[in-house]
Order: sequence, then structure tokens, then C-alpha cells
Amino acid sequence: MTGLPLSQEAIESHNAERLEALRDEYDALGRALDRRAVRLDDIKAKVAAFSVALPSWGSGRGGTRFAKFPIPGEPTNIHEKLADCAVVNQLSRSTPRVSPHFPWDFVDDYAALREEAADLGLGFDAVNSNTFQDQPGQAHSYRSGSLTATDPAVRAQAVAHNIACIEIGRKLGSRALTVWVGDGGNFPGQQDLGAALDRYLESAAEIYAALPEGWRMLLEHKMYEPAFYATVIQDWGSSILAAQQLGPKAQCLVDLGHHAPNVNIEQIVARLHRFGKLGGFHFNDSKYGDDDLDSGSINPHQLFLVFNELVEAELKPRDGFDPAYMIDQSHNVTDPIESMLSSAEAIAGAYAKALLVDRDALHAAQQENDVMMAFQALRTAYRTDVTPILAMARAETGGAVDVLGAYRDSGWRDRKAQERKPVGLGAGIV
Ligand SMILES: [Mn+2]
Repeated sequence: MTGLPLSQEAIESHNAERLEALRDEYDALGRALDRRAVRLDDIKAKVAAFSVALPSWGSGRGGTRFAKFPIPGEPTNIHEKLADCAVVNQLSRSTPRVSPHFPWDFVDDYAALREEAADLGLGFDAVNSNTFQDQPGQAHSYRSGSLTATDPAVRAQAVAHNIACIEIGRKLGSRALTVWVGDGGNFPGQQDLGAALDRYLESAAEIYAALPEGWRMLLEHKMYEPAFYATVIQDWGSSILAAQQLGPKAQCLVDLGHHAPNVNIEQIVARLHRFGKLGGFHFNDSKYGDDDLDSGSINPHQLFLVFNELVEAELKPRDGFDPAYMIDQSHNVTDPIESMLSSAEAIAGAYAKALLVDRDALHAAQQENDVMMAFQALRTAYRTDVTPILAMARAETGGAVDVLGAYRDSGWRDRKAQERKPVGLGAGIV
């Protein structure tokens, strides 16, 4: 790791001006937690060990199907995306892996890409396949579906692409393939609902058979969009049934934005864990649908409750419990680096709050059916300001006390605006 993007001296001097106040706030929190019989340093150590992967596609300006408004200096290829992700990791010290997406991140030499990432202090997380759009020179179109298409030649092409992604992932050091398909229908009657799922299961089994030892296949469900009437893998029910049929290497991935409004996502987390099928997360937030807003920006309490279930799961692990944590957001109106810094902090903060829950008190209240005290066990943890824990964990590992302040002081984006070629106008999430 020789090529960190920002000056470490600049981060240290940025921190030096803030460490005295941070120490004061950290010690005050430590005394408050002492009175709750919680050891602050233990919490900080767990927070410091926590990490979440960044999406390569999250480092560029996203957009909607209406428009995209690029900013000067945003990345135009995987090399520049890695550099921006390295900035996030250098400041936050909690995002050491990048989740690549193919064909968006195709290169000729993946061994070299892996070395380039390692130089930046990064590794690779789950690889993502893409059969929801056509690529130049592709033999068959996905306009009528991919893994579930009625034409067997289209299905074979989609299966081959997923297997090619596994091969790339092996070269990058990944251990998982995330599969999301937009397949489905926009009209009643368009698709035989049962036969479409049969075709999905058959195609998915071919991909599953190509998984190397130690790999997992993460099935990502999504209720709607681009199919607005019926999506083939639309909810956690279809997802877990498919994962169970495929076998132990198949698990479910929960994208927080891919549910019906008001669905109890933390309960889905608990259910998936109960059956050993909780594979991972795509963290984001939403108000109306799959909005891909910044994690914790709309419903931070839900994020906390999800982590509460994850801490419960850590206490009662089941075979295969090793959830892959990833961010999956579309940064349409912010500097993507700033959104990823803010989101990584929100996610780690939700985890920290979940660690502060007095589990003995919670479990005792649950057993005694003491509803109010069970609720208060969660409430007491949730209202604790964990900011000093996160900042101290970062400062002690070379990150920034104030991630956004240090990033703005670095002048990174302005510098890149001089060096990088402009991104064209357009629409779409990337
Ligand atoms: Mn997702």
C-alpha cells in the first residue's frame, strides 16, 4: 500500500486541531456508559473492526431515467473510481473493499487491477453481473428478459455472462457473485408467472454450478422497476425459496430500498438469519420506492433496528452467517465521495448504537413481557450520541476526525476536475 491518494500529514494536522475536543467528548461518553456498565473501549474496538464495501458505480454522479447532472472531476473509468473509493477509505477507515460491476468495470488485465487497488489500500468485494441492459456487439438482446427469457439462446448468454463475472472475480480476489435481474412483466398476461420462475431457477442453477469453493451467490430481490407489474424475484419470499432450492452457497441479499413501503425489513433480516440465508446487504435509504438515497438520511431508526437484528444474529450465529455489507446508492445531487463518507459513518453509527443495547435487560424484559422496558432497552441505545466513538476509532487508525471537513480541505475534487476528462450528459443510474 504505497499510493494512498491524500496526504497523510494533512489528515494528521487536520486531526491535531480537533483531538483535544474529541478526547473530552469521548471521555464524557465513557463516563456516561460506565454508569450503564458498558465499556466504551470495547465498543470502539468493534466499530474499528467493522467495514462496509463501496460500490464502484457509486463514485460517479448517478441520475434518474430523466437526467443526470455530472460534476467536474468525477471518475470516468474503474481506475479513477478506485482512486475516489480510496479517498473514502483513507478518511473513514471503514470502506476497504470495492464491489465492481460488469461490464461497466471491464479491463484487459485484472491481475494488474487487483495490484492497483492493493496499492490504494483496497480489495474487491462481491462482483455484480449486469443482464438488465444490452452491450455493444452482444449477440442477443435482453429486451424480453435475461435469465428468465423464453428464448434459450438469451438465457444461455445471460448465464455465460454471470460465469464470466465469476472468472473475473477470481482474478480480483472476490468471494461472491451478486445476481440481480430486472426480468419481469409490465402487463398482466405478459408472462407466465410460474414458468418464468422455473426458467430463473434453471438458469441460476447453471451459474451456481460454476461457483468456486468458498464462494457464495447472493440473490438480490427487488419489488419493481424496470418491470412495473411483476418482477420474477420480487421479494424475500421468492428469494429465499430460490436460495433454498439452489443450495448452501446461495443466500439472499437485502437491499433496503427493494421492498414495498412500510415493510418490516428488520423482521426479514431475522427471518433470513433463522434459515441461514442472510447473505448480505445493499445499504441505502428511501422515502417512496427504490430511491437509492444516502444511508440513514430518511429513516435512521430503521437502520438501527436492522443492526439490532444483526447484533442479535452475531450472538446466535448459524451456519454460513457472514453477511456482506455493501453500500448501493445513487448520488444524484451531491459529490459522491461526500455521500459515501457520510453514509459509511451513518452505517457504522447504527452498528455502534446496536452494540450499546443492554442485551441482558432487553432479553429479560422480553421474557417477562415487559413491553415498555424492552422498548426502552432499544430507545436508550438509540438516543446515545455515538459520534465520539466513530471519530476516535478513525483517528486511531489514521482516518479523519471530521471526514467531510478533511475531504473539503484536501481539494481533491478540484484537482481531479483539472486532470480528468468531463463526463457526458445523459440519463441513467451510471
Ligand atoms: Mn442493490
